[in-house]
Amino acid sequence: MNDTIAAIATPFGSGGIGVIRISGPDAFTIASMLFSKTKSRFEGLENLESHRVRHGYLFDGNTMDVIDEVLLIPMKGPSSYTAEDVVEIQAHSGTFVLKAILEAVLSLGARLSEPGEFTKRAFLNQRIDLTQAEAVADIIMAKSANALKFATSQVLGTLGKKIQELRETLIQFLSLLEVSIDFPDDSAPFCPSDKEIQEITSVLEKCREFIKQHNDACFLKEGIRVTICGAPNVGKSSLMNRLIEKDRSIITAVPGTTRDPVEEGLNIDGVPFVIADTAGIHQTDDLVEIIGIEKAKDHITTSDIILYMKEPGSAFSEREFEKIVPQGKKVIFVVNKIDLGEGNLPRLSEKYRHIPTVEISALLNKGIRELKQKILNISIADLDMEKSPVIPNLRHKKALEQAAESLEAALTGLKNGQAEEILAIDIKAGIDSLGTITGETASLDILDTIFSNFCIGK
Ligand SMILES: Nc1nc2c(ncn2[C@@H]2O[C@H](COP(=O)(O)OP(=O)(O)O)[C@@H](O)[C@H]2O)c(=O)[nH]1
Ligand SMILES: [Mg+2]
Repeated sequence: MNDTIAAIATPFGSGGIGVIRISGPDAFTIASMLFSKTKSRFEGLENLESHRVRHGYLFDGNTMDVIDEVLLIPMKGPSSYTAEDVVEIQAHSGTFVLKAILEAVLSLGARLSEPGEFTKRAFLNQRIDLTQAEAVADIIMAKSANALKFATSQVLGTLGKKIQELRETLIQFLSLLEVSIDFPDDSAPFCPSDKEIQEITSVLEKCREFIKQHNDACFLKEGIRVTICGAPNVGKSSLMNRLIEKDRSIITAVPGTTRDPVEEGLNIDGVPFVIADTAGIHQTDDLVEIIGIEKAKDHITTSDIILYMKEPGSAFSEREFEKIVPQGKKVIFVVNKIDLGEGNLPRLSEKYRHIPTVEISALLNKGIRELKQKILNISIADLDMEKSPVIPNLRHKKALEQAAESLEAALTGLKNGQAEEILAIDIKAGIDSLGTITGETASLDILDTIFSNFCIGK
């Protein structure tokens, strides 16, 4: 961390502005050796005032030719992204010009940064915790408005702060335990008060709550799963292609065309979905179809929403419906091929009248927008965005599960009068698991995995 790193921080290719970022002890010196207010000849700067944008020209240090007209933004540490001295050079964005500037910077002793190294430095300099660093990657990767909202909230450190509070509680408890272990003669036998036990219990409950929040909301990142199912030839593949607006599934008049489930991403008003088209479910002897039908059933079980499809002329049967759609699943009844005439349309039975119904013609692209709106409505109906602003990611969830396991063991131990040394081990394990979330106790492997997923320049 004693060296100075540099990278192109904006995407590769032509654009309005491209940014070169330099961070480290020599950032200011390097910048002042290349930047001049005048373009006719190089005129070094005495000092670079921090947090003040300067207009000027970037010179090639060898030839002393102007490379580009630029804006220079010097930021003295610790008031910078990495908490080190940082200089950002805004130039025109072109592969060649940015590379030329980067090379000029590197030739003065800076090193090309590794992926995520700027953010890693911000973490190692304790400007942000690990959850905030990860959220930076989430912001860059966000594929929907809601995913972005959660990532932004996490960058502000909300999750990290809450985890840190839980950790503090455990650390206090551990220190009481350790006093009692270290000075067995001086103190009475360790006997936690009800209040202390209550505190550990509430840390455990909080961990469980976070795990639940992850489970409830992870589909916002990964996509809400929607499966189209129904008898062969009702138009499942035709609907799939209409929903994703692409010819993805093969459509034929031959029943049993779709065998392997076909999956595609779809974004409805900023909410990501993964739509699956499956093999038509019916009795068959065809081995490939049978496997396809099994896969369709798997998809239905793991799906968040089912589009149960029927066509005119085939009546709704409770028995068939119950065989295909698991109880309690969110489901939309889709009646296709309404272009064939209004008569003979299947209707839901009294028992299932509450299920939302949409009539469409996949062939004529009718009713598709209404169906999308219904899918959106039932998927976010019981999700309270305002109530859960922090969503742990999968890595956090695993750490929370480990912490919860240790705390359960500790609480059982407390009830059964377990030896203090063993209790201390469980509590310590809980503290360490929580610490991997914020980065306090994260191993180098974890750090490397997280930061290597970043792009260079971030
Ligand atoms: N008239 C009419 N035919 C349709 C409609 N949707 C699909 N089809 C036809 O029904 C047949 C089966 O369609 P397909 O999408 O392959 O059904 P799948 O077996 O359920 O996937 C094809 O010949 C489609 O052209 C529709 O809305 N109206
Ligand atoms: Mg099909």
